[in-house]
Amino acid sequence: MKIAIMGAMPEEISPILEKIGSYKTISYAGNKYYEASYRGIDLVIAYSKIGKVFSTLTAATMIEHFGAQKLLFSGVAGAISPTLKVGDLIVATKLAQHDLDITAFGHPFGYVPEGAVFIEADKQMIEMSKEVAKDMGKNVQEGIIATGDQFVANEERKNWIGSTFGADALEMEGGSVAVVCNALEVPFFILRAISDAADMDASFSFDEFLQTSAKESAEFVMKMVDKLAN
Ligand code: 3QA
Repeated sequence: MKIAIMGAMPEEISPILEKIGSYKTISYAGNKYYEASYRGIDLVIAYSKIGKVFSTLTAATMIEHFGAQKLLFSGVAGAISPTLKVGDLIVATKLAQHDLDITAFGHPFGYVPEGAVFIEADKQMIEMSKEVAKDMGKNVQEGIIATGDQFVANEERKNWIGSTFGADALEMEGGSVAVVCNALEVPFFILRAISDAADMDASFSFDEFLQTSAKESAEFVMKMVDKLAN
């Protein structure tokens, strides 16, 4: 069994690499990929760089080049739902691209022909995350995540994304990773810890909480990997 663990930024995967301790570094397609054997399973770990395009490339590479059979994403997100505070964890039930817009042709936001507005994450791993949350004594919310190539730091834009997609959190990679995994039939799990509220203070909050929130998410994802290894 080979499992991919990806993030977008170095801070999102460094706690994972630290925990694993020893790994092999492979440079490929403009990124570094880290391979390790962990509790009897093979891992490939990478950060993609920010946004939908880079995350698409990395997810596809992890599957097609490195042979990953499951993919877990760990990172931070901006909160839309007022019930999500900095440090809280959200598991994506389904994901959409909030910046995909051919509405001029009468299509809904997030839709292109032969695509779908929402892509659902793997139900088995979502179930498993409930057990992990219980084991860890952590409160984890499930919700819809909206993805786009924008760092949202604007109440109006955030509320629009919330009402248009019913989204609870937003970020810049989950929706594209979902497209790749769905097309290649690889079960995927997207976890995010809140770093900011996507409002006018977002950049400051992000800078302050990136590391701690990324670590929260990484710790949870590693517990997921532990369960998958059993
Ligand atoms: C934003 C990161 C990108 O990978 C998406 C964080 C947290 N809050 C968000 C928000 N809007 C959109 N996405 C997010 N991640 C990187 S920009 C800062 C880069 O700093 C999730 C996310 N409000 C680099 C230093 O110059």
